[in-house]
Amino acid sequence: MRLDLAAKELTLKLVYYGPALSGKTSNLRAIHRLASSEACGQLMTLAMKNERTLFFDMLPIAIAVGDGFRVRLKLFSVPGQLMHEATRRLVLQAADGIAFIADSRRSEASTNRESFLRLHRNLRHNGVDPARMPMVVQFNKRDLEDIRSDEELETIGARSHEPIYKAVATRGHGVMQTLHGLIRKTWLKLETDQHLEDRVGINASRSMRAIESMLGNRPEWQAP
Ligand SMILES: Nc1nc2c(ncn2[C@@H]2O[C@H](COP(=O)(O)OP(=O)(O)OP(=O)(O)O)[C@@H](O)[C@H]2O)c(=O)[nH]1
Ligand SMILES: [Mg+2]
Repeated sequence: MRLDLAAKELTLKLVYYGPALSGKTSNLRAIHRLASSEACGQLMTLAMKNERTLFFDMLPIAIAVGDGFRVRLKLFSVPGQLMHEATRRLVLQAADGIAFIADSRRSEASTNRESFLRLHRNLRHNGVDPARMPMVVQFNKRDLEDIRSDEELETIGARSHEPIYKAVATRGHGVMQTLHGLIRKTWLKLETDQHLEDRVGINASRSMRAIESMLGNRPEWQAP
């Protein structure tokens, strides 16, 4: 979080994390396509020829939230391939919130779990308590065969600390719901820790409404 009172700007860093090929870059592409062009900047990607993320992707979003304040969201995705662990730690630094993108296929269950454990380890390595990090989980690729059922996801959701979202990122389904959930959780923690409303006068509920209306929430983008 960076608060620049002179410029009346609050900057939040949100990181899309998860195993290789789970759809992190696809989420950012969909957000870039679906969010208001007034709010969204250029999507920066640094990938190999085969589209695998090499370092990170970054999508900047800027939203006026009233009283002259602007919220800047910087959405990052990490590279999922195993060899990029050091890069993931680097991208995770100073993250305010994390969306964990899992692959819904049964065959990917252990890969998801391993990546989730490594995320916790990487946060601790960076001196961050994972339990205090605002986090949401997205089960992506709901259009594929042999995926974990809705009932299974409900059971996982009931047991976990993180809210669960379902998505087909390539079609943009569920992507905005995931982002809204992540922003809401991140803001809640920020409000508790920083007392933005009392200290700086940024009204939480009005800001969330401004952000959500700028990012949009049309019925055709509904979760699968
Ligand atoms: N069928 C289906 N394919 C998807 C979905 N989301 C992503 N993909 C495909 O999965 C592949 C990987 O997607 P990416 O978004 O590049 O995955 P990533 O997580 O950024 O991968 P890394 O950068 O290597 O970590 C691409 O071929 C996407 O088109 C989905 O919801 N359904
Ligand atoms: Mg990628």
